[in-house]
Amino acid sequence: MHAWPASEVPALPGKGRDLRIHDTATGGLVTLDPGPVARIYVCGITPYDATHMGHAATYNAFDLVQRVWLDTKRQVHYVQNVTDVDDPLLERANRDGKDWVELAEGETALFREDMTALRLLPPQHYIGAVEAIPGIVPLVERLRELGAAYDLEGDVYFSVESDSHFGEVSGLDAAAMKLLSAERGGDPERPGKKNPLDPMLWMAAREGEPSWDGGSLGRGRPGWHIECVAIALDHLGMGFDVQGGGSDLAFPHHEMGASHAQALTGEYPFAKAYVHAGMVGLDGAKMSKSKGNLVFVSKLRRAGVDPAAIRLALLAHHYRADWEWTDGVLEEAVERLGRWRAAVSRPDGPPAEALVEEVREALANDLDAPAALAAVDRWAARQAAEGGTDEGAPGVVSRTVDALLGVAL
Ligand code: 5CA
Ligand code: ZN
Repeated sequence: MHAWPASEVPALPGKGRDLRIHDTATGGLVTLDPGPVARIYVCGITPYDATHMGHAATYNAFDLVQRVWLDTKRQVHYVQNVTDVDDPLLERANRDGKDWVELAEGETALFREDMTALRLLPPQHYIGAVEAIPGIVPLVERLRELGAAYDLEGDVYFSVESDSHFGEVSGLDAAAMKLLSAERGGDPERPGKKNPLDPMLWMAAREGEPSWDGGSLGRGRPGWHIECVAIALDHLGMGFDVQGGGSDLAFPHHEMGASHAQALTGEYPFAKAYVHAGMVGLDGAKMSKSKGNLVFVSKLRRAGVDPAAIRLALLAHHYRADWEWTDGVLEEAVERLGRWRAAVSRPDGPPAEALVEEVREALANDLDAPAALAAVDRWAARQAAEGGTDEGAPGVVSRTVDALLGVAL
């Protein structure tokens, strides 16, 4: 699949700091030490509805990771998937009497537009589950050969016991895992499984559902976790730097993915850090396509809201916090954008060298975007109150905000 166009990232004077970030697996901050090419996999959308603020907040967090790395003069190798065949997509297409392929293509196109408008950097490889199937089948066959997978009435399951590190990503106990598994696409109650937590790798063709040639697996379609594993291993290999997504993906998705990959390769770890963004809610509930309590990026854009203001609204919250979207959040961001634009529109201003370092330090410290915004606020307030004579300053501030926060002033 094609991704979306990249916005230019200006180079800043000097060099950024190495990123310290919260890793779900260790439960603390880790200082990442990527090579000259940092490798990141971020789970993509299941395209059955438009991009809401929760999605946008999560992708914004991983965009900041990349901007911090780029500022350390590294290259970034970024991979993202699109779950363009899965139960929720097929269910929505059925409910609305739509063709599932058209639904997925339409929503993916809208997602690209939203990402472009928000100036979120595109992945170098943007891969759909359907196009990944030829790579998924041999992995499931291999897991079977290794004894890490077994058949159940034509479906193929992964045996969680085949990975000695199973459980290390989420750190949850078996009871909590079972609850979450039932909530998040698993089938812990299905009779005949070796362990209730075992996830499906390959689902045999069902009446009225799309299916593909699975070689020795028979016709069917892939399970959810193996999709991301196949794409990540194909494009990044084992031991990549960051596996990212919202906190609802820590278990089962990232736990199972890590175990699939570790069982397949005998290597450890799948990713060096598992990074999870908080959940954005509306009216007291997690914003979710299945609940329908959504604020869409595209709807705000159509209503004439500046995408830079939407981005500032996301940045005003720490990525690990759970927070609520309200009209007030957006109003505050619109107002901040106005203040910042006025401040950089003047030919000179207070010195800005310290500001560059403050924004760098804030982001390198577990992506503390609210602290970065506060630093820019202080410069803008000084500019408004007393101005300054530093001729390069407004340009330096603009470029800093553009390069590190992705906001065009
Ligand atoms: N296709 C899978 C990942 S392989 C999937 O989870 N798709 S999704 O469309 O449901 O979610 C896409 C991303 O947005 C995931 O990282 C998910 O954790 C995140 N996300 C979903 N809802 C919210 C929310 N309310 N707040 C923050 N992030 C969210
Ligand atoms: Zn995924």
